[in-house]
Amino acid sequence: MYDITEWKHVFKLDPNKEITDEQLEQLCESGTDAILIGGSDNITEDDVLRLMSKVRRFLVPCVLEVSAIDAIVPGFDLYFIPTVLNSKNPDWIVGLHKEAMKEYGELMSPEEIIVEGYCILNPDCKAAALTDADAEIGLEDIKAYGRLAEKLFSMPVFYLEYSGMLGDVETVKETKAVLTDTVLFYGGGISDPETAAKMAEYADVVVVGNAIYEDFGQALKTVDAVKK
Ligand code: 1GP
Repeated sequence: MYDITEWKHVFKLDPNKEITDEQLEQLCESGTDAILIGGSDNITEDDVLRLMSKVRRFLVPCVLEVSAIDAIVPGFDLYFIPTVLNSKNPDWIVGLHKEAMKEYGELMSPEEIIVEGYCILNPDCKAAALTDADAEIGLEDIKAYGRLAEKLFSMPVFYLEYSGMLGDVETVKETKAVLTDTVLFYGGGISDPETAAKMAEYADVVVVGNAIYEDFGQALKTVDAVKK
């Protein structure tokens, strides 16, 4: 099975954005630990299916980060289920999850499911607006969410989400220090090997998203920077 505690690097692909087959091959064979398919804009079942079938040709684990109930597609290795711990709207904490359980609860295999406790920290990102996240919180609050994810809810993943901007490395360091078993994901603004290495010093797993579409060459180099 898949042991996410051994992961260090993940590429997050947006089914709504274009990537060539050659680029996809390079990402899949880069040595990254997983290809995570997810996004918050116009996610359709067709796009998810199309991208999944291409990634499936390679050995790398292919994971769906579920962001829309009607775009849940069977056939992935794992399903990551985000819950936004600092959302002000219960729909994004448990509401949509309950709806998904109503529809798919009986079909689900628990070993394929990984819950991610998100803490969204860039108030200007789309995910913050969509989920009405209270993103302007201080370090003590962030650490408290981390402890809540691990100690109260036994979540396998705590995700510091700075989508679109590079976060504060000190925050990542301090957050890592309060976690024992829960895997710390960091995502946001990693654009080159240097920023990747900086965040990987404390985060267990770094997630590279936008850079794939903005500077593919630099994005590809983040794998070695994190794994060296
Ligand atoms: C987004 O955390 C990921 O959900 C990655 O962020 O797109 O800024 O790399 P970037």
